[in-house]
Amino acid sequence: MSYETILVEQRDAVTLVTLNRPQALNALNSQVLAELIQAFAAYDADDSQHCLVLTGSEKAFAAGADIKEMQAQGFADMYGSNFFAGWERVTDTRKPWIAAVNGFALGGGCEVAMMADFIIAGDKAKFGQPEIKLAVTPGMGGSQRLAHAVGKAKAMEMCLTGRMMGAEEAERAGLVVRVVPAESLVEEALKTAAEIAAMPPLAAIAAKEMVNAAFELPLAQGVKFERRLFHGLFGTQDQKEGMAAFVEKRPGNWSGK
Ligand code: CO8
Repeated sequence: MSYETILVEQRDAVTLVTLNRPQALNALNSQVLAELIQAFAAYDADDSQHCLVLTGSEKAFAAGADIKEMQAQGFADMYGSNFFAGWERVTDTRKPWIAAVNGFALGGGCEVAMMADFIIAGDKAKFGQPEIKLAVTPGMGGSQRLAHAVGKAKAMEMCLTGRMMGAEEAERAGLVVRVVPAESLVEEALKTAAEIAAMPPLAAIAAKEMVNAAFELPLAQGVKFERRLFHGLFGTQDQKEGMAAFVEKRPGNWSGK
């Protein structure tokens, strides 16, 4: 498959997707979205791939939705075309994926990073929802996911002032899982992705589904959902293999069945 705005490569069982519009600081336009939808769907469908890393450049993960593409649009255009609703197809990805963020992750860029299962940040990363300065607001889930990640106070301040949050603060606030030197970000993210890719694949999908359920369901229902998935994994060959491998003191050999 050929792409113009992203680069896609496979490193063993890990897919690396790099946003590649350097002239626009990786601003997310409709073409980027269409290509990401394809790349994520191909990843989800490829039995040889078990984790994905999405990254940008050292200067910018993505500096937002493409302002030049949105500038002339009216309400009827946006509402009629359900502009950018396609991002839901990226968040529907069943297998795990990580955002590796260097530089600016602003507006839609911050929102896409927050769609990932978790974020690893380079030490110069800057997160922000500056849409208010353009007389709009987050529109791809930013107000909701930021509030879940960092709490109301910081989310509200960031959405109302457009202030950027640096990597260290983002780690303290729970927005990112860890901060690494900018120059080793992609390698570090690929290492973590390789660790995830080496896990039994069905258990990885189940773990992702149940953690995500914590953001959708009341506690008692979430615990029930978890238990059903846990019970279900006892129907897999990999559960037999995993427990036998433990008892026989050897590594597990996963079939994904
Ligand atoms: N869209 C389009 N082009 C962009 C964007 C963007 N978001 N960001 C940067 N660019 C372009 C610039 O226009 C410039 O292009 P040119 O050379 O042709 O003038 C090039 O990238 C380089 O940018 P700068 O010269 O501005 O670089 P600086 O290093 O001086 O500044 C900044 C970097 C601070 C990141 C600055 O570029 C900036 O403030 N960018 C905009 C950030 C922003 O406001 N992002 C939010 C956008 S709105 C949004 O994301 C809404 C999401 C919800 C949509 C939901 C729809 C349903």
